[in-house]
Amino acid sequence: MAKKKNLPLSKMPKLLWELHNKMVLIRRFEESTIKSYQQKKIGGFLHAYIGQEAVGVGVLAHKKPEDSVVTSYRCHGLGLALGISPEACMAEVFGKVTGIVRGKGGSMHFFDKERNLLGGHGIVGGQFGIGIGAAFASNYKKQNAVSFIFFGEGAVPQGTFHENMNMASLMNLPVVFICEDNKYAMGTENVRILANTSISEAAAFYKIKGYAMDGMNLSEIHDQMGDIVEEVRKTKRPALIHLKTYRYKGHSVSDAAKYRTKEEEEKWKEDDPLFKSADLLVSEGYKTREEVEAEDKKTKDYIKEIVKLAESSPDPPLEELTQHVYFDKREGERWQ
Ligand SMILES: Cc1ncc(C[n+]2csc(CCOP(=O)(O)OP(=O)(O)O)c2C)c(N)n1
Ligand SMILES: [Mg+2]
Repeated sequence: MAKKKNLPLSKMPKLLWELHNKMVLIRRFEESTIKSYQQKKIGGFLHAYIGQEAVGVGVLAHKKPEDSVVTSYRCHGLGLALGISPEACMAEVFGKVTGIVRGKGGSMHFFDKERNLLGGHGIVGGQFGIGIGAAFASNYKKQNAVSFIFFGEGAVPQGTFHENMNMASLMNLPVVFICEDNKYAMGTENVRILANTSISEAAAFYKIKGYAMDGMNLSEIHDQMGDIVEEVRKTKRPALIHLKTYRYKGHSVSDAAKYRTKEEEEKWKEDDPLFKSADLLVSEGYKTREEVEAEDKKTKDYIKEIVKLAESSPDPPLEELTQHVYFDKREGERWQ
């Protein structure tokens, strides 16, 4: 029997609207966290996902509840794309007890057991072993789950990337390696750290499939990833995806991004994934420009509300400082 072809996103108005608005939610959430950080209401580091929204939203549209996700410190966007409560995400960034990990993770360490978000990780490349471990567990328990590992191009020259690709191939682990190549690793451009910037070519050596994609186009990512994720799930063969994207802001809030030109930033902004999906909604006749803008305004107002909520939420109590650091049998039921 011939395989049923998956519908393109441009022909699914409801889903296109939902995914577009998820990208808008991430954009407005991030803009507001930057503002609160500059007002010194947020401590620690803060790395915004602005510019990369299409990657997280387009890829994770194919995540099933049993699948797992792991990423770097640039993790707010993926948390929101997964549908974690924005209130709890904002509270976490503010370090409040109402946050997704009771204010102990902060901006860099989102984690959510319910959706199998296995962390934002501060160590570059720290997520690979955890991600392939989740895929191994799925095979072992016959769960048919896929493990999504998101990482920046700055992790590609590291040994751990190659070791884990090798192991995933050797052991037939259902892993989707998603390289979010935003052109820079802190202040260093990709051409200065990679002998080969065609990152998907690394797949061939490990005898897996490699794909290169435009990371600024939601519908393209959605449509191509649908078939890839299905194949990984079915064959248990890993795949490597290279998505070219751009972070519109500095590496973290404290980076003024002096190492690149304004012209380059403007060029990438013309390619804004949010404009593209808004245009698609309008050109297909699914929404009017006014409806798109009204929804955006609603999101901005909502974000203002959740910032207020986060600000007025309590800090974690002092007695929790040493709790939940290691697994605690007495707390087992709650934290397992
Ligand atoms: C093992 C390790 N080395 C160095 C650092 C310092 N560091 C933090 S972020 C970063 C750049 C990573 O860039 P990339 O992987 O492209 O991710 P992006 O920030 O662009 O999302 C570096 C070198 C670190 N956190 N961990
Ligand atoms: Mg990068």
